[in-house]
Amino acid sequence: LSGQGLAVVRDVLLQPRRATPWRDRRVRRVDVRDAAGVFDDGLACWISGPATVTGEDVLEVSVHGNPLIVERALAAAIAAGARLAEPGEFTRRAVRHGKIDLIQAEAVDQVVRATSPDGLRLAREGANGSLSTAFAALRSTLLDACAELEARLDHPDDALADMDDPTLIDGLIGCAERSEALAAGHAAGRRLVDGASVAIVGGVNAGKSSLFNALIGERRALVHETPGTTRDVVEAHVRLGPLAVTLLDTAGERPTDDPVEAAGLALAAERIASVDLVLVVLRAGLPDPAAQLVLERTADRPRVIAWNGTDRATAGAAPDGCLPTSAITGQGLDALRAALIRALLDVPVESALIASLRQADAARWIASACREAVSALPDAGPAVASEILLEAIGELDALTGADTREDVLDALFARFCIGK
Ligand SMILES: Nc1nc2c(ncn2[C@@H]2O[C@H](COP(=O)(O)OP(=O)(O)OP(=O)(O)O)[C@@H](O)[C@H]2O)c(=O)[nH]1
Ligand SMILES: [Mg+2]
Repeated sequence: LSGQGLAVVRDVLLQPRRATPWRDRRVRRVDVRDAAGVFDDGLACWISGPATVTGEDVLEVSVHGNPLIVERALAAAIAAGARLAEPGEFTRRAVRHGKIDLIQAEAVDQVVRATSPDGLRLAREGANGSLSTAFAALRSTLLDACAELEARLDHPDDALADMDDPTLIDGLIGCAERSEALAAGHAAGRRLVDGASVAIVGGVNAGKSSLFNALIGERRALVHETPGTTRDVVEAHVRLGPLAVTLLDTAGERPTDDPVEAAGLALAAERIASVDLVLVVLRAGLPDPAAQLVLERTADRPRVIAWNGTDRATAGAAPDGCLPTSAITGQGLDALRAALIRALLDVPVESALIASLRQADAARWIASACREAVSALPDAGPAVASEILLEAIGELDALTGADTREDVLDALFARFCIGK
């Protein structure tokens, strides 16, 4: 529990076992009670604000884990004057009281969600403030450049300038490059935190379900020589290198009059549209009439192409850009896994520092503002360049929460779970 008036709630809800006053940051035995009397015993710790996670008085109570007890404890706390927290409200209060900035708050949510050890590392670093420090360094470069430009405007004939043009421009280009590097790691960062999705597509009988089973190491999807075996989208979770991946097996492509098969293909198309990566399976050594259509349809998507069935005598060499595989013998599967990982992680995991689209957008924005200011400088002059940089600083302040609109905060914290 956190907030003003918490001591009143505490004294209604809890009866300490020993009749001594509450001491700050000390765990003590308590009975937990409501109007009907004591219903549990537990441990409680009182932490006086403002040196707390929310910046307010905080009370932590541990009761026994039976959901009936937990529900009754919540009801008792509410009856004593508390209310349920909104999603992310503890973190939001921490932001409001200046305990953490908005970048760290987003990282708290990522710590809860992270699906991989590297995603967790990235999130923890963000929560500890390393990303905030990186953005603060960008802000200070922009501010210095702005100050220099303003000085030139105020004293155009003065030789007092702190920075010459090359120094100013180098600073801004460096700022642009650092922002671009941050933004470039976003897709990888998001996938490390949230996981990635890969859909297996191709003509009927290409061996999609066989490859699906081989990749997850389990016979989950039905495999049969009858074309059109898979109808529904079959989903499984698999770890590929540092990534937690959701793998989707889909219905094979072919012209069909069967309404159920058509519905399966429509469902597949819908799911394929939103995955991070497409694994196209071509049928090696046997006719594959849908291959051309599937290749054309996925031409503008990030994709890996498998030439599956290399164990067949008729298979021949894999066409350029295709990975030879056999779902039956396992040939090429390690190379296929490696290719999927490479396609999903376009930067080394260590350079993925950002998992939030909001942060990536801001970094891109700052980079283009820096470059715009540099090119504005010779012709449009310091006034225009300074204006551009001031806007970028505003963008950074919205990013850290120093100057963020309430509706942006609402949207951001709505995603959090309750209790965070
Ligand atoms: N020789 C050989 N046969 C394979 C290979 N992969 C799959 N097959 C066979 O090809 C047939 C079709 O395999 P599936 O995995 O069901 O193919 P699919 O692409 O899922 O087919 P649909 O679900 O009908 O679209 C089965 O008889 C498999 O045993 C392979 O690498 N080598
Ligand atoms: Mg299948």
